[in-house]
Amino acid sequence: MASTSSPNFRDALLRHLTYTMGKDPEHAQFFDWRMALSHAIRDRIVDTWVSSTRKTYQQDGKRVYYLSMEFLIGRLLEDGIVNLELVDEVKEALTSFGMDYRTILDDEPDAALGNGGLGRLAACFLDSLSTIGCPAMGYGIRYENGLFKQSFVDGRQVESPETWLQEPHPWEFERPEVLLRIGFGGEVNYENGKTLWRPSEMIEAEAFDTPICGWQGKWANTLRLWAGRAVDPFDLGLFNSGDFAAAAEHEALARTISRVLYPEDSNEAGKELRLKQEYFFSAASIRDILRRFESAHDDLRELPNKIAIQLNDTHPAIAGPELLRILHDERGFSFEEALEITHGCLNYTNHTLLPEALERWDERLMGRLLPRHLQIIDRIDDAHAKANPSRTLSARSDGQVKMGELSFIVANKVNGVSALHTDLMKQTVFKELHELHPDRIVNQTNGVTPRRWVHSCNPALSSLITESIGDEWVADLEQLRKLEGVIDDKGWLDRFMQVKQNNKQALVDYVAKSHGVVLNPNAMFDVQIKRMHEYKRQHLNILETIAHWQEIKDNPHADWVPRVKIFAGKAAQGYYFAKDIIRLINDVSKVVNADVETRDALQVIFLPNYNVSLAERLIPASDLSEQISTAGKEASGTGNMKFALNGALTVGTLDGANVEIREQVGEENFFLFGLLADEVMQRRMIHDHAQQAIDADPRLGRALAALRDGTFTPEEPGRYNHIADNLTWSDYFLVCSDFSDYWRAQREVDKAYKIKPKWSKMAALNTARSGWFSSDRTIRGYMCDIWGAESLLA
Ligand code: 26W
Repeated sequence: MASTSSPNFRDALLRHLTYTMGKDPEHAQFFDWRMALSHAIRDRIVDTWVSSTRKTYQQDGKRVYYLSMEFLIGRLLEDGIVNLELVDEVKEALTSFGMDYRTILDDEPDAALGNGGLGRLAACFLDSLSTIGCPAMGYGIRYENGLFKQSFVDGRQVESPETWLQEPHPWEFERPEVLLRIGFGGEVNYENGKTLWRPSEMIEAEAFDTPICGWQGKWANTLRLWAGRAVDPFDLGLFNSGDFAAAAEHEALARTISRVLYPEDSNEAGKELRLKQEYFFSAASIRDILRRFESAHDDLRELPNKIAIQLNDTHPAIAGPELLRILHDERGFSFEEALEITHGCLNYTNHTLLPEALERWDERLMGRLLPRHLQIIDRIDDAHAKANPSRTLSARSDGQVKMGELSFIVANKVNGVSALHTDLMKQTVFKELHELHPDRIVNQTNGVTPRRWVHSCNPALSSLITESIGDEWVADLEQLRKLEGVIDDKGWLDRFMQVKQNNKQALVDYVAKSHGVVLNPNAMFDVQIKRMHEYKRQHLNILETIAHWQEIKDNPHADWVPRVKIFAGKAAQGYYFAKDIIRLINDVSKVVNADVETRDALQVIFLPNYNVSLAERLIPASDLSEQISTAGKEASGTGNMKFALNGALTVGTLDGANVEIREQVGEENFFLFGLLADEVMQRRMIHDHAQQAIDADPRLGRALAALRDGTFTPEEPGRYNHIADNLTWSDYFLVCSDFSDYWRAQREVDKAYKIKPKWSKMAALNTARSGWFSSDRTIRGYMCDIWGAESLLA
């Protein structure tokens, strides 16, 4: 077969349609075209992939291993086409066969192997690592079912399995030769001075590799995802005895371990299967890392100079005791030396301070599933106590194994994900450990990849920028600052806002087609899209929306700034309060959108099944970005960065990376409100803080009353009494205390939006000054301050 990367892309496409899909153009479905196109693009990526892998072995530079339970990748076809700068060629080839580019791209399911921020950050990091040419591998789990699909029945969230792998996935390469045996349970024996763990259950981890192509296809790293396989998948004896189910039981059990992603994004379930998943992929990854190292090196003491492992939160933390176990139990290093080597290799990123999100495993569960590791954790605690007699700080205490403390103690560097979050880590959850190890915590403020989140999802803005300052910004985002030179040119600003208007119209068309709701394209698109959680305060947003609607009803003919309030986001299955907020927003939307008096001034919509692809549609079309979390609760946020880069203004609190966004874009280009992180603590001291706020602001009282009086639920007036009660009597996230200031900020937003030149300039300055929030800048920070890794691209 002729080499597939023929210059003429059309031929390559047709060749794959014919020989890979076995279809001729006349009978090909969208799926066939999408698969053929994927293979044609993949061929070109594989060339880079092979040469990158070869160069990595030759150079024998330091490798980075990014261990994450989640990679929220989204779609890969457009990402490949854009990174290879083949958009025009592909469009031309498809059009020549009468196929529409967007239609074929939309046929691809999202790889939804993550919950939210943490998982998407990992995906952005992979793109930046490849763009920079840093030799790295992502390690994770090949979930057969990604994050559940969300739909609404009577406004209620309904979950259904996500089945991305039910059709062939063109971006992965199965590696049947990479099959690693992982043990669970059993006991620990001591034979002739050696400690031997004899697991009672064995599962095999099979590798599936996905090439991650960087900008301009100069480099490609590997994402290796592990799938569970049975050691002996089929028991013929049982089958012949007619016990068919039992015959295949092992296979089913093994697959369970990589069957589904846990949909919790900030509440540790503490479930056995979750711990098995964490150990399964951590152990397989550590084995694979050691096999690769030992294939080219013979002294494991060299390991810290040749590899850097990043733990994406505590979910892979068991990788520390696992590496130590292998070095000590299997390779014969002393415990102290094994600990030193492990310490030299591992680093840990913390992504949340929420107590309920910090993993603490019951020691009995850990002891039963991983008996040897529990022993090793005890010895790590002993070693740490011996080295730091002044303080008794242990990972294991009160019957639990605290994975945050364990990760901190084992890690070389610990980092937070925004300046405020890192400071709060030092003052709260890791206060004592920070005092013991004052130079261990560093900050690495998050970032997002400009390829997917500007260049690909907002092509009109991208070409306007490139026309103005050249295209180097795509890989050097801080060059956006150069736009400040053209921002005062009225013509340029009009074109900038026309791009926004066209994106809004495209969104209006999409929502009309897919949801039958016609949004007002001339309204301000006010968007809050993220996981549902009380600390993110979607209920503050809808409460302000209700108060706003009530004001419009009082005075329908006033000169209101028309708004479209767009919500999207999933709630974890068991998080009933968050699910009720979704239902409330849908109930409010039903009443407000049907209200003839007000609907020209206000519309509300909750779009179902929020995922990466929907974000790529919504963000370029947004005017206002809602980043309204209770100060001190959002570790960083990354959506906030994507909105600012796409010319949306932020209404937000001084929380997470909002602080740094406001510093970069200028406080005059940011709508700030709310209590500060340290004021939050004080405010909570006041036992009736919510009641006081309600008494002080009749608008708030009136909006809360509407939650009780059936305004939005005539068929069931008291449906949201529990939400109103929560806000009135406990209100842990200070919705009531921040309401008045939020209202004030929103009215300032209205005032600014009315003055088009003012708003346009503020929006353009957000784009121009948000270049620092590139994940390339973040990754260069990790390479320099944590990993000591170099780019292999000249
Ligand atoms: C054990 C259950 C569980 C699962 C996921 C607990 C916690 C998590 C994640 C840490 C939650 C998460 O996604 N955190 C988000 O991480 C982003 C990337 O750093 C930050 O931008 C967000 O502020 C943070 O909420």
